[in-house]
Amino acid sequence: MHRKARTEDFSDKDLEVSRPAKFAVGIEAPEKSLVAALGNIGVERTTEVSLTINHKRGFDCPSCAWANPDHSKALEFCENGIKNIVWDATPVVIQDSFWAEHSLTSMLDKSEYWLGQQGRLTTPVYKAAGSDHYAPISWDDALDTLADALRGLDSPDEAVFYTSGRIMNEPAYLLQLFARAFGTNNLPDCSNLCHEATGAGMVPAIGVGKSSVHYDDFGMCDLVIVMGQNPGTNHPRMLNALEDAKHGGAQMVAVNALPEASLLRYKNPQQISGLLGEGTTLADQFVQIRSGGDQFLIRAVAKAVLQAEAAAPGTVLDHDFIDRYCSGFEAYRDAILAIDDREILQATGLHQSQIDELAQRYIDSNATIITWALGITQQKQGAATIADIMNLLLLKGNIGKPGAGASPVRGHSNVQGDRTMGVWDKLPAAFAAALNKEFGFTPPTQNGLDSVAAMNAIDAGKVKVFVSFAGNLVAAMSDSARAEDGIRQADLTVQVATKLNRSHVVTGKASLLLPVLVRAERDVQADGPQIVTAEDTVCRINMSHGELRPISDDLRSDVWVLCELGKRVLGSSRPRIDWQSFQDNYDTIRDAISRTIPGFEDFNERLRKQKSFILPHPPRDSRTFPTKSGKAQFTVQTTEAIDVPHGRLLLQTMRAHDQHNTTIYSLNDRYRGIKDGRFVVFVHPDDLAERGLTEGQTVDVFSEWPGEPDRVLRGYRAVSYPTVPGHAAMYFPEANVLVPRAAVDPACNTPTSKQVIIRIEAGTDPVPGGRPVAH
Ligand SMILES: Nc1nc2c(c(=O)[nH]1)N[C@H]1C(S)=C(S)[C@@H](COP(=O)(O)OP(=O)(O)OC[C@H]3O[C@@H](n4cnc5c(=O)[nH]c(N)nc54)[C@H](O)[C@@H]3O)O[C@H]1N2
Ligand SMILES: Nc1nc2c(c(=O)[nH]1)N[C@H]1C(S)=C(S)[C@@H](COP(=O)(O)OP(=O)(O)OC[C@H]3O[C@@H](n4cnc5c(=O)[nH]c(N)nc54)[C@H](O)[C@@H]3O)O[C@H]1N2
Ligand SMILES: [Mo]
Repeated sequence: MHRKARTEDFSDKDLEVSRPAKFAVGIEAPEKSLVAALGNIGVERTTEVSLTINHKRGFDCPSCAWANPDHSKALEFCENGIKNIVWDATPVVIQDSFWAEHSLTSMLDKSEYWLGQQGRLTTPVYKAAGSDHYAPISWDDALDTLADALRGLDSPDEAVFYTSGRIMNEPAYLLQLFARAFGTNNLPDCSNLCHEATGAGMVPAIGVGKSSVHYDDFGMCDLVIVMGQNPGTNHPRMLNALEDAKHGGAQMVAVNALPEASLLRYKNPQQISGLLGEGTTLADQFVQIRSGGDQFLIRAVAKAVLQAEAAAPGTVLDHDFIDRYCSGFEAYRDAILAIDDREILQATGLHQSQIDELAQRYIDSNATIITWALGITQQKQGAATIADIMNLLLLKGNIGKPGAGASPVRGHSNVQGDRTMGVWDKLPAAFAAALNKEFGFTPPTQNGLDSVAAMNAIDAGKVKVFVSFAGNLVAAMSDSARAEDGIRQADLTVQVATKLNRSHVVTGKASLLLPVLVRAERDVQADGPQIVTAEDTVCRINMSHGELRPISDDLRSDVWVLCELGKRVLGSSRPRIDWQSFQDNYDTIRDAISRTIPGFEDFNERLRKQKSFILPHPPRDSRTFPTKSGKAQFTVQTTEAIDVPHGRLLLQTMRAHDQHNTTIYSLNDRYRGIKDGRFVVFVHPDDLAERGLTEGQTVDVFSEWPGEPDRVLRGYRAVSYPTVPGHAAMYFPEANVLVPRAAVDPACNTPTSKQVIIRIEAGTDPVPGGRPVAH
């Protein structure tokens, strides 16, 4: 049964602000999400999706990349997982009449919330150049239009193929195959905006850019340090692993710019004690750090470790590990011992006693896990910080031993898998050779464009065709207002998607919008029902298989779309790529993967037998380090303190509790005390007072970049919040207007979304229409 969408957009007029919460989850969370689920999709569909999510016979949860326990417990309840699935499985659909009723111009002032609320996309639609409306188009005509545009390009590099980590391994593999067989490495992905620094920091150190822990290591560690991450909102099931660590006797330290509730205390909804009792105290030490201070903190801890070793030689470092497996120790030690302590205190904003306390915990621990997410990666020194995290772990041999390791916690449910499948603007030589052997063509060797470079090339008019499999790049990109101006210059933009978003209404001259199945829906092709796979953050490949009846007969799968495109564009020029077999039976895609990507040998067989398996990880499995030197490598990093000019604040852009990236489920951010609003800027009370501003006052927020006019968001509400003094926080994606395009980590070109210099001034009150404006 299809339902009609609500038509009203939201404003912040009903905004309510209360004090931040002191714990996460508990009984409130299951109630909240189940009530929401039932309201939206009905009892039957809710039961069906809740029972099949992340189960051995079910589908992979699309919300985040957090892992399932190695030894499966009962269904792990996850509030935000359920919200994501309910959002996908909604019976609200966009009817064909919608497109005649809504011009693109009329949708420009709609919020992401409104766009998503219109329901599932059900038919392919096309907007011709010069038209202000999409209109239904047949799949054949849509694909012919795209194929003609690609064939008409002067160079394959005039096309860009973006993907978000929503798509699964099989379509990701075909996407990169298509792009390379077509002749370009222009394969930007959301990882460029997210965890790119993780690979850039980890690979030189240990040769692998992925987590070196198994799920069960959390139950075996002595110490876990959670850095720059808000697990209660973004990886709620990780709280179970942290609880396992605590129950196993481990200490936990949280390092964050904000006192996030979920780092402090957790009430596990799976357990009676969690539902009714006090729950588990998580952080034994909470370190509220200045933004960008983490590299200094890690180096300070390393210095304390090295000094303790000097005072009692042979008692602190893991000499056996360093001697046998590592290279570069002496140079690193000398550099760290020479650090200036004053610089550390200034950059971190911490007291020496806080640093000493953390250092002592690290010294006392025989098995330490360090986890991190965007508070670490979206910084100018992101890759360097991660390299220094690796240095610290190496000092005590915390790689490749039980209960220890580096655990970057990735975001999108299959962002790690997409990269494993080869979605990357760079093409490693070994993979190029494997593609050549399997498919008989020579892939391009030149690096392609990453996300920032692609948007810059679009601005410069160098990209004619922009194709996006999932995602919402104009909203997710830094300098989003400029991204919108840029994309309008493309001849054709093509979005393969499930629900309406900003990138569908801010388009190239012509635009195609192609609707696909969601993960919870059955995918039936010529050879019968198909399965797909995803890789979680600890390198486990999980099988996924939807059970729900598709909401429309006109939906196709991501794989189907790619195969149809492959046949049309490359059918004759690349005869050894058998798109038809790939389309009919996804086992044949996995067979090709098993022959071209190490670790996937006997892919289909293992999947059918075991349902999931863990990819090899040489440092984790055998302390083998596929680095240039063949050893784990200590590196000497440089530091750079952030210079915040007088009167300015350091802004981070982050997620509210009820959103998934650019998808907004509701206007609440429960743990931070925000109800019915998103246009808020969190500021320390002293900073408000210093500017003569009061809580709740309307403010304008300006961001500054040398040589460029100020960027501004007007009509935000000031919220007094226990940030570090001098800091501020706002919600992504709206605040992307303020992130300068040039503000990136030079090591990996990731926007510094957690590090934007702003000033706030009293604004116009009341805001016309209750919604702020960017100009
Ligand atoms: N429900 C839900 N789940 C999601 C997502 C979602 O939007 N909604 N998004 C998914 C994706 S793609 C990703 S990448 C992940 C993101 O997961 P997170 O990285 O948890 O996402 P953010 O909301 O950006 O939170 C960043 C955290 O870093 C802290 N922080 C900011 N600056 C600093 C700093 O300089 N130092 C330190 N130590 N901390 C800092 C912030 O206070 C905040 O707690 O979540 C994934 N899961
Ligand atoms: N300022 C600032 N900017 C940021 C961040 C930040 O913290 N601050 N975070 C960055 C991060 S970590 C990330 S990962 C990016 C996220 O950027 P993206 O990944 O580009 O954006 P999403 O909002 O996750 O994309 C969601 C869209 O994917 C489509 N979709 C969902 N499922 C499927 C599917 O199965 N198939 C297909 N074809 N489409 C599907 C839906 O239409 C939905 O609207 O944003 C980045 N931008
Ligand atoms: Mo992400």
